[in-house]
Amino acid sequence: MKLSVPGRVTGAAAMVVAALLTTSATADAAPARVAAAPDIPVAAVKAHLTQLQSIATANGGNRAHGRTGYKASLDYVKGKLDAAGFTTTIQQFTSSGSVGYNLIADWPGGDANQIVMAGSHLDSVTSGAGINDNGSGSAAVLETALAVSRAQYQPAKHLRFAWWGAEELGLVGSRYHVNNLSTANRAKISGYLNFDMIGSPNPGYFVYDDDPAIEKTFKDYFAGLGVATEIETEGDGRSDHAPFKSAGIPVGGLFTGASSTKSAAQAAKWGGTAGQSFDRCYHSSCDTTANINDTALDRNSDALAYAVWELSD
Ligand code: DTR
Ligand code: CA
Ligand code: ZN
Ligand code: ZN
Repeated sequence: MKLSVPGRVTGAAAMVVAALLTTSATADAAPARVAAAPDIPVAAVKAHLTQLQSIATANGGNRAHGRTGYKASLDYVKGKLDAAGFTTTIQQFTSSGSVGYNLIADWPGGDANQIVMAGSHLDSVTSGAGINDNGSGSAAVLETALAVSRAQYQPAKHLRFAWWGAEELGLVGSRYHVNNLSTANRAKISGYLNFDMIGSPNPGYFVYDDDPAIEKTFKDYFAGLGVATEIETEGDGRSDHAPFKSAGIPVGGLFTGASSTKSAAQAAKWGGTAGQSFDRCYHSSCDTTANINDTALDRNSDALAYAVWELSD
C-alpha cells in the first residue's frame, strides 16, 4: 500500500504520516503470500484413468514400452496439454529394440534458471493396463498441469511437467532425459517431484525422504489434513527420481505402496487391511480402474498441487 503525501507536512501531522509511511513500508516489505494451490478434482483425475483404461483395452490390454498402447497414452496426454497452452516436446529414445518416448511440457513464464519439475512414468508392464502403476501418477500430474493452466498461474519459477517412457525396463526414459541434460541445464532444476503409484487400493501414505525441504512440504500438507505419513523406504533407486538424484538434483515424491504388506500398526492409523499388500494387483492384469482408492488418489493429487505451488513461488 503506498501513501501519497500532498505537499509539505509539518509538526504532529508529519509524525503521523511518517509513522504511516513506516508502517506502509514495513507492510510492503512483508513476505508476499504464496498463491493457494487449487483443489484437484479427483473426478477429473479418474476421468484420465478411464481414458488410459480404454486405451489399454483397445491396444492389446496394456500401455507398455514399444507397444501401441504406450504411444496412444502419450498422444492423449499431449493433446490435453497442447490444448491448455503448454509447450510440449516429445523426446525419443530406443530401448530393447523399440522406440520409446518421453513427453515434456513447459508452462510459459517463470525464471528459466529455476525450474520446478513434476513427473511420472506413463508406461505400464505388459501384463496389464497399469492404472495404479502408473496411470495414477500420470493422471495426477496431468490434472495438476491443467489446473496451472486454468488458474493462469504465473509463479516466480518455471514449471515443467514430464511423463517418462520405459520406466518398467529400468528407469530408461528418465535416465535418458537426465543423461542428455548439460551440466548447466541440470543446475537449473531446483527440484524434481516424482509420483509413481499414488492410488493403491490398500493405501499407505509414504513421503520420499531425499531432499529435506521437499519432504517437509509434503509432510506439512498431510499434517494439515491430519493424515499420518511414513518415510518411503522401499523405493530408493526404484523410480524415476533416481536419475535426477544421481545428478545432484533435489528430489522428492509420494507413494502409496506396492507389493509389500500393510502392518497392523499401519492399518490402525491409515485404515485398510493389515496383512495384505498395499496393491495386490501390482504388475498384474487386475491393475485396472477398479484397482484405485479414490481417497488416496485425491489426497495425493492435492498434495502434488500444493507442493508445485509452494515450491515454485
Ligand atoms: N518401481 C515402481 C514401483 C515401486 C516400487 N517401490 C517403489 C518406491 C517408490 C516409488 C515406486 C516404487 C514400478 O514398478 O513402477
Ligand atoms: Ca482434491
Ligand atoms: Zn511398475
Ligand atoms: Zn511405477
